[in-house]
Amino acid sequence: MDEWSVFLSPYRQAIDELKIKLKGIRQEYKLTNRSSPIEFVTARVKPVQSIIEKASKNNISYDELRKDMYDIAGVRIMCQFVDDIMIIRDLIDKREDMRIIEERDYIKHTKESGYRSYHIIIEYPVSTVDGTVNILAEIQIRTLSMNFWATIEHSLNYKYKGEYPVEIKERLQNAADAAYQLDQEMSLIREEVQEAQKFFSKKRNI
Ligand code: 0O2
Ligand code: 0O2
Repeated sequence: MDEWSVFLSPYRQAIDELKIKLKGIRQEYKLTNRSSPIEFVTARVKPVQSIIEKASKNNISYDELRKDMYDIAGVRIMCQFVDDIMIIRDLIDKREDMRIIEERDYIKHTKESGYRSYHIIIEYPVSTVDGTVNILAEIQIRTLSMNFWATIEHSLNYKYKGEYPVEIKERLQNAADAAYQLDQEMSLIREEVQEAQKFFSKKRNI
């Protein structure tokens, strides 16, 4: 194995474990016929090229990566309603197998781009044959609507490198407003929607 594969191995282990644990929370809610605040979970290890580019941009040396680059392991949790976000945050905070070390609330403080999400940096112990390695991981929590916007904006950003033509920039702003409106509207009928979902999942289980 090359040096990068060895370096990244605990991060891969961590995202696999975190995915299983977070999907487990969803299952627990479903089994007890309660609405799950987690809709689905995705995760990735940052590609080596992106690690190198970010390290060079932020002046982080190879030896400092483990302590200074917190998003080499990245987990994303999607939920249906804005109120689910803090429920998930608190579930993570209560756990004994991970420790929150930083939080960034881009929902209260929407980014200039229009980006909204709740970011948590955790410290997570990974057991290896050489002992425990404490790694940092970033968990992004967002609604389906926030995720839709961020996914589209991320692809466009890749193409335009942040230098959007005026029309695209305006449309993205409008789309961010629409995504915000959608979250607001859905919040107003949250209980109604959750009752309906519980009813259908009960019927399916029978
Ligand atoms: P299940 O059975 O759907 O729960 P990997 O590439 O292997 O590291 P992963 O997790 O396999 O990662 O793939 P990915 O692309 O990150 O997607 C993670 C999970 O999210 C997948 O479920 C997708 O089905 C689910 N997913 C992605 N987009 C959506 C969506 O818009 N709505 C819903 N409801 N689910 C979505 P799994 O992991 O296959 O398991
Ligand atoms: P990936 O893996 O491609 O998603 P920086 O990256 O230096 O600007 P910082 O301080 O590392 O920012 O962390 P921050 O801003 O808390 O979170 C960065 C991550 O949040 C990004 O990861 C995105 O996933 C997401 N994000 C932040 N702002 C935006 C935005 O305006 N639009 C979209 N679509 N996503 C955003 P990366 O680095 O893009 O990596």
